[in-house]
Amino acid sequence: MSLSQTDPQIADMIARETKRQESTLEMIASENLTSAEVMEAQGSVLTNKYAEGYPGKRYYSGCGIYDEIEQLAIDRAKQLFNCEYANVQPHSGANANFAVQLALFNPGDTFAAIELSNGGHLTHGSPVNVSGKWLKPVTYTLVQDEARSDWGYVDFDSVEAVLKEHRPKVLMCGYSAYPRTIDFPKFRELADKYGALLWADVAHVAGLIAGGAHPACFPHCHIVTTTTHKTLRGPRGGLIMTNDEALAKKFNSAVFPGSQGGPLMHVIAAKAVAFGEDLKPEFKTYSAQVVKNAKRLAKELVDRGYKLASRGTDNHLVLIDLRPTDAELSGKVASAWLEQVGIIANMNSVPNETRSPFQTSGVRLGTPALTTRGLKEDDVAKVADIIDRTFRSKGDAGVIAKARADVLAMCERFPMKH
Ligand code: DSN
Repeated sequence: MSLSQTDPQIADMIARETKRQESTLEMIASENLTSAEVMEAQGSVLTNKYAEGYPGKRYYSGCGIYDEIEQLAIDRAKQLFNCEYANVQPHSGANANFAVQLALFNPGDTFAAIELSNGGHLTHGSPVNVSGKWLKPVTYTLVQDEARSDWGYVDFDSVEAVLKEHRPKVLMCGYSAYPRTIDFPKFRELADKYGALLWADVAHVAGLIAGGAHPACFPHCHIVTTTTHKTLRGPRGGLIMTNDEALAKKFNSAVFPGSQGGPLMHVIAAKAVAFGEDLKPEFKTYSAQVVKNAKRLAKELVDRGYKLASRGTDNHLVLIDLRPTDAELSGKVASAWLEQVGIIANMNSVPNETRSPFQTSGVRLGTPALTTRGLKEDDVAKVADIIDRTFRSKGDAGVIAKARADVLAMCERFPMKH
């Protein structure tokens, strides 16, 4: 029996969502389109089993094949990032980060990170997250002075100042809305100078690192966390890595039994499949194309008068500050217009934000999923033109309808493979 016979309601929702994905251009910088093989592993009988523990040390019988699967996922992750230890069990990036915090900190301990409004993440010390409720985040900033050529880049003077003043246990780098290369060696130099461990949450750029389109995080970082579903193009999940045996042991205990129960072995198998794909030469080509596409997107938008955070990009994303081109247009309205034309993006706070997080003055755009569909620079230039027309439309139905038709034509030219 198929799902459409046993549960037509859910089958219909899946069919409609499939159609939605096929007929829209996915430009949320943290999303991607995973392969049929990853989904095959994730949709397998591997979901049936409890496997608490780690390979060779399980609390349940019948885990022999699960040991092989998890070990292969670990080995591939280590090869991909060139590190010694990997924990592939975190259910998500937030779970990975929580486990690292559980392993490293006592309540009230201090760590340095960037604020959410400057491109950080909820799990990096936001007051609404456990990392901000139980720990004491101290924050560094981006370069604020627009007269400087490095406006919008990480301000290493502020990193040093915060390390010097607070002597935190840990210095965090890695961001959710930062369009520039992360200078891991520079962060490490400062971490060493002030006796902090360096922790990079590379969730956004992990695939670029794995594919050689962003400088490597190892050997510079003591700790690296990531999701597996963004630029890595795997199933939704998290990953923790280190070169330090003592830290690796602490992280294993913090994941299980510290904060999670049974691992999602079907997801771990899908992670192994994705890491296998990421180790292939084609993935290097893909990662390089993601960056080329983002750079072209940035150029086309700048040529049309848009202000971008840090004036451009080195990675997979651009962050538009809409205020100079249209003071009335919020990120919320702009992303709603984009959704009407079939371009899926998210509203995002920008540096020196003047609106609430529920309105924002920015829109974040990314190229990972477009690149998976096969778009190249000239195609992305056409997408930039559609975005521009949409933002200037003032919501005009005729302009939106024409842009929608152009997006549909592009979706037909670049079908999703699934
Ligand atoms: N929600 C992700 C993003 O969009 O960047 C981060 O976890």
